[in-house]
Amino acid sequence: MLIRPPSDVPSSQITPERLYFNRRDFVRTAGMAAAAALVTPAALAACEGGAAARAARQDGALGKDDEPTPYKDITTYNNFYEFGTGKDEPAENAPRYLHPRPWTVTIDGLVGKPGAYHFDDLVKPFRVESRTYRHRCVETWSMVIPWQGIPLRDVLRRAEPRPGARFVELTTLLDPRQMPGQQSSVLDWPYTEGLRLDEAMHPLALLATGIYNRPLLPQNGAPLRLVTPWKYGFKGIKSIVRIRLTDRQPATAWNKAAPNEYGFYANVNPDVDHPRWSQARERRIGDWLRRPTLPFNGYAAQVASLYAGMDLRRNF
Ligand SMILES: Nc1nc2c(c(=O)[nH]1)N[C@H]1C(S)=C(S)[C@@H](COP(=O)(O)O)O[C@H]1N2
Ligand SMILES: [Mo]
Repeated sequence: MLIRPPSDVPSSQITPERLYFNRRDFVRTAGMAAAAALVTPAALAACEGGAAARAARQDGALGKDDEPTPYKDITTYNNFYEFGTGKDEPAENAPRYLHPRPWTVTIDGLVGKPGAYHFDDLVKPFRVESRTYRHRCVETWSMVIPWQGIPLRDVLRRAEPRPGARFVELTTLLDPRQMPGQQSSVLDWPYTEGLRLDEAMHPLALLATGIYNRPLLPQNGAPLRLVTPWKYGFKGIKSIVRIRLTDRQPATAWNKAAPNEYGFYANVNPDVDHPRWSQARERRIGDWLRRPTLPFNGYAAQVASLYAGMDLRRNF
């Protein structure tokens, strides 16, 4: 079994999922999950969003009013240009076209143990963790998402980074039949992202495999996507097929598309406006009022030291 409820969350703390799902969603997702044989009935019946959010609040990672965003919103309001540029298009198209099984992830570059893994074999050796993170997107909307996944650093360590490795490049599937948006040149396909190796090794960085204890839906980046909660959503590269360690800063899809708007770091800086909009405030999905954007999306205590001494206005 791949996706399981975290063993450290007592069942007494598990929030009933009827708070979050309507029947049609449930039937559709349950059918998918059963077909993939990934989730037990117990996992489906349980949603630890509330418990994970409470734990995250105790860590100081989330605030009092950071309530988990309903599953429906997380899975119907998306950015995934491989399936169209509209926010509703990924939910419409990705389930129709993308086949997240079988799926192969290649780990190569400056590593002692390169390899190509079936998704299930890649994930199997690691404990699937549940973490609730504030999820930000470049257009300055945000959500609070109970993710499940494996720490990126565990995967990288197993591949044994070589001394010269300084960056990690991640690549999305390139297949215009499964990703019809790739038939247009709105971005330079395949979509790529990059992190400095120390960012990638930060314990907050997660390779996500699930949301609300269900396998990731195609529109959210099935079967495997990155979550770096202190950065803009666009660092959250979806449907990853390759993880490559390099000695040079890799190109990123958004930096190539609009270098003056999107730098390599993509750290949220409320004091520096995006050329086309202010980043000082953000709208939580479901809220009417905007709220102030927090430096490093609220994770400054954990990550600011990664950028000590850097000019964050130049390195945006
Ligand atoms: N492959 C790929 N990954 C992607 C994108 C994309 O277009 N293609 N969009 C990014 C952007 S801009 C955002 S805001 C997040 C959105 O993630 P979500 O739809 O799960 O909220 O995915 C990111 N990852
Ligand atoms: Mo975004």
